[in-house]
Amino acid sequence: MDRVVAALAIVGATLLSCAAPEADGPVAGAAPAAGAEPQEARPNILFLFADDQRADTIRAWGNELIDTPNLDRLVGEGWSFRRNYVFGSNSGAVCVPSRAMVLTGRSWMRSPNSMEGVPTLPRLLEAAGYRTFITGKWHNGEEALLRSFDRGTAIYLGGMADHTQTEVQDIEDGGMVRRRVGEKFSSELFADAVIEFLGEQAAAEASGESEQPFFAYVPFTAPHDPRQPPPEYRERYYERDLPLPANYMPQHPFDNGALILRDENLAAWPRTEDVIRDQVAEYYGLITHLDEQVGRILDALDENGQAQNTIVVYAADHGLSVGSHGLLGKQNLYEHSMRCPLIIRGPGIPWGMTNAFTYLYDLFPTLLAAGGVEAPPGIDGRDLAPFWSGGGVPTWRKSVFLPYRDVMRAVRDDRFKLIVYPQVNHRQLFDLTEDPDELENLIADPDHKETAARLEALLEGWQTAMGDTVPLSVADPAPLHRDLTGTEREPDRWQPDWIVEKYFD
Ligand SMILES: [Ca+2]
Repeated sequence: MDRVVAALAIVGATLLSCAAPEADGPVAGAAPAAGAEPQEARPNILFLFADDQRADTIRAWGNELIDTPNLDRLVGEGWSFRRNYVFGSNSGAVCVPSRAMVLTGRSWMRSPNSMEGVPTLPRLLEAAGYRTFITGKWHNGEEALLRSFDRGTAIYLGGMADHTQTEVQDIEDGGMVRRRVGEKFSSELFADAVIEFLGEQAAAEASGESEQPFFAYVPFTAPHDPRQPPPEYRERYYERDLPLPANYMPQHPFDNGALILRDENLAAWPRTEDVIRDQVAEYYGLITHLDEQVGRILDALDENGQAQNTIVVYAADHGLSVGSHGLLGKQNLYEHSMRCPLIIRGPGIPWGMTNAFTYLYDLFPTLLAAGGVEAPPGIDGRDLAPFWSGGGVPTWRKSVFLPYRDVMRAVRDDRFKLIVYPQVNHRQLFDLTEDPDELENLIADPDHKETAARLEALLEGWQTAMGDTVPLSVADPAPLHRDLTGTEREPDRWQPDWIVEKYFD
């Protein structure tokens, strides 16, 4: 740990000199939330965690094509982290390390995806007196689930499922019981389960039976594919004739080392404009449907009198491509795939937002601190409370490092982003201020030679700090270009018939 901390301090010092000042600290802050009072009791924590939701799919964050009234409400009442990222992935199933990182506060380079031997957020809160609960998706194995929680209903053990027939189980006496197929759409099923828990908790408090605060972890399976929202939710967006993503491409322009995998199979190559428009509509429909379930949960908090003393976190495990850059999945380091929503509302947290660089795993020490629990040593996350507490933000990250397996490495600062693809010896340099959609590669531009060298050094500094030994180039690179036109595809078993007929036949 000492070596890592020392090396990070070096990276931090290096970065201080090369980031624009506006990158750091709060950019807005205003009146405290209505009714906020000095807290005596420790707050409850309700953690709503979406699956595969891009940061640019929240209306209140600037996307006027999508309806998210309940997320907009959280944005309007809480603190937004506008440059929040997942710390890359060691697997094509980006969900798995993302969840392990948020529950342990450690990057995947320093903690196994099984979380074995590492203290988890729910257990630490439980040891400090919290009553913990889970409903929703658990993608890190049954053993790790039972190591983390004693209580939960409607839990889906796996990565994805048909949203209309998700197989769920409950935790009872340290084991999994009542395996069944959920009778409602996944998001409704999980919302029902947490609303029931909130009601029980409120009743126990009202009767004096329990004074324990709660930690409720609610990882939804939406908007992960199958992109099958109830029909009226997709019809709404088909009718709007959505524009193509600004960085729509029929195919990715080169082989990034992750072109062929399940997520990318969901449409034929080349991706046609009509297919991408429809898949974006279906994706937005899933998000709007999820948003309504979030609204039901927020209403339950209000009705139970719990809202004033509950921290609500809304986040997603990572983003998604859905047609951007010729890609569909999250197995790439573009902004659309690595950035994800993070909004925190609760007692003592005013409305506001920041452009500072955060990682999802910062939630680990943040939520522990909110519960009065000291974070264990050896973590990578940092407490986010200084952003909203008004006491000034300590020296903060001036860049983010994004590693994906051994095939991609990226670093971004306030303005520029370098992505390295070692296996094909290829690099991309983007000016995110001028080109937020990452379209114009400046790596060969003589005017940006110094910037490219600076970012390369920054990337190497992060590698040293994190103990990452993946080389940034190889002696015998694979061919750069790869045309996937006509590549055969097979649907996975979770896709419903209409999706198979529409996108596979
Ligand atoms: Ca995911």
